[in-house]
Amino acid sequence: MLLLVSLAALAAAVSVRDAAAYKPKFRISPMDGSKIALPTREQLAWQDKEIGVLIHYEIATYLDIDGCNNVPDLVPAVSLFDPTLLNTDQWMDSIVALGAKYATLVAKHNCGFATWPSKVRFPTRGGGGGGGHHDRAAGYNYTIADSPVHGTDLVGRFVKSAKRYGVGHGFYYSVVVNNFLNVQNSAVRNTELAPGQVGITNETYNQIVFDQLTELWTKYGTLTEIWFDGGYSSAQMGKIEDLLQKHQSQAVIFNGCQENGTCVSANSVRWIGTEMGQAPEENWSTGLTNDGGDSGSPFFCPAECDTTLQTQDRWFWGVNQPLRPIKEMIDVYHKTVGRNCVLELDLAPDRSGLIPANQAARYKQLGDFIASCYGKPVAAKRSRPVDGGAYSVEFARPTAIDRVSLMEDQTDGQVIRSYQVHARIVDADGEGGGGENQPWTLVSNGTSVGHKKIDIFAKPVTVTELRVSSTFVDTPKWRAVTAHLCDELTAKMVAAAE
Ligand SMILES: *[C@@H]1O[C@H](CO)[C@@H](O)[C@H](O)[C@H]1NC(C)=O
Ligand SMILES: *[C@@H]1O[C@H](CO)[C@@H](O)[C@H](O)[C@H]1NC(C)=O
Ligand SMILES: *[C@@H]1O[C@H](CO)[C@@H](O)[C@H](O)[C@H]1NC(C)=O
Ligand SMILES: *[C@@H]1O[C@H](CO)[C@@H](O)[C@H](O)[C@H]1NC(C)=O
Ligand SMILES: CC(=O)N[C@H]1CO[C@H](CO)[C@@H](O)[C@@H]1O
Repeated sequence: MLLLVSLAALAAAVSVRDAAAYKPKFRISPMDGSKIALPTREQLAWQDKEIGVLIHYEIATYLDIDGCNNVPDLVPAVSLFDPTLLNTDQWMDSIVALGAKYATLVAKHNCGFATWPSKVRFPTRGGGGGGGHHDRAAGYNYTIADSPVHGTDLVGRFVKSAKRYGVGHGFYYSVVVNNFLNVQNSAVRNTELAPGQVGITNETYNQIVFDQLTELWTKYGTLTEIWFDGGYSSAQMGKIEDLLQKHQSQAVIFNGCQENGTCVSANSVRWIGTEMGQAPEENWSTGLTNDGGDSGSPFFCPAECDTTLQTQDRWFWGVNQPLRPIKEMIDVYHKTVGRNCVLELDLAPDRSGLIPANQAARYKQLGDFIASCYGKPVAAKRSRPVDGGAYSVEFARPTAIDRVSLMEDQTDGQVIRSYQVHARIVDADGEGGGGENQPWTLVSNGTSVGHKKIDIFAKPVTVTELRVSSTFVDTPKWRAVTAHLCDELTAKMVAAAE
């Protein structure tokens, strides 16, 4: 799926217009004078969603390879796209069962096939070898309207289903690669045209991109997320920024910033730097690099962790491609959502146009685990912030727990720099008092909290009270500190799956 191309590598020498009037918003710490990056409402709302899906379904679903990446001459025959059971409501059943709150659909991947009936027209020219340079007007004739299921607008159907199910929707449209138009790295290659390719100029290519983005951004409602796989060239950046501000300024933009601080939107989010579904243990909501970020950065730009349900980093549905076991997917949840990273899980409808039963079952299993383990915390007698940025959870009686979930209110920025969770531990019978004289034991600690941090203990402990202390650059506002006990649930689910 992803083009593991660094944004800097795409930067062409010329810039059509100076992009990025955008300046980061921050305030100054009253405690140490450091910069505290401020989020937008949209970024916080997006982090609250915690889980989304990235849907890979288009002509590449009908190939044996995982998309047209790195095969620049391949333009799969449009007749391949022939789903017989296409049902986007059925996709939503899995999305809802997983607990995902938004879905980003690949509207055009690297083959160039558009899953909506694009009406964009453009001048063509004979390719490298022959045909001369006579420009002719042509339609973008590599879309669903040219396929056996012409008359269907897949993008439109998806949007309708998402609305019906109360799921946010967005689009992935690669501006960097388009085999149909002989484009790699945002530039038209100077090569002989391969079968199925159409010859155009670089200027025409960028115009097609802007016209197709305009179609997607004006005809399908308000978008939750827009995905730029591999970013965009500096020649495309300024116009993309303008179009976004004009049509979809509220959308969260994946790869919206470059490392040097040039951003196409204030609502940018960053890539975590791996497709394994794993954020670093320490992962800040701030920073522009494709990793755990930087607590001192003036840019609030939280991370997204995209990963697959199929093994081997397979994004499009693969024949007999095994799925990752539930044990591994539970681990993915903890290493993404539990590390302040929004989890975006791949959804790969098969060649009939449906989510296969084994995948649907796995999404539901994972969703059931999350709801059972984290839906309702272990009951506490009293749970409240206390002086000095600390937080206290008291239990009515000795209570077994095996993990804590911490959430910071980031409205005025992410301010906690480290935390320690101490517990008054008693043995399982409640011996050892648990009263005022019971000593405190460190049960977990870390650095970044952000939207959410989940710490799982090596084994359950029986406690009467928890106390979370922290270091910070301004007095923290805790959103929640909850305790959970899920060791048996986890063991049961893993055993049932074996
Ligand atoms: C950042 O990089 C982009 C290209 O990658 C360039 O267009 C822009 O001018 C750079 N901005 C700064 C502030 O250096
Ligand atoms: C698509 O349009 C191009 C340019 O007009 C043309 O050469 C090509 O034959 C068309 N393809 C199909 C499948 O009709
Ligand atoms: C498009 O631009 C690139 C450089 O950015 C150049 O190498 C290529 O030859 C151009 N393509 C055409 C068809 O002119
Ligand atoms: C957590 O506590 C251990 C033991 O005191 C300490 O070695 C470690 O540095 C702490 N880690 C963090 C991130 O504070
Ligand atoms: C503990 C940990 O994984 N820390 C990482 C957080 O992210 C920064 C930036 O990538 C890394 O330098 C740290 O190693």
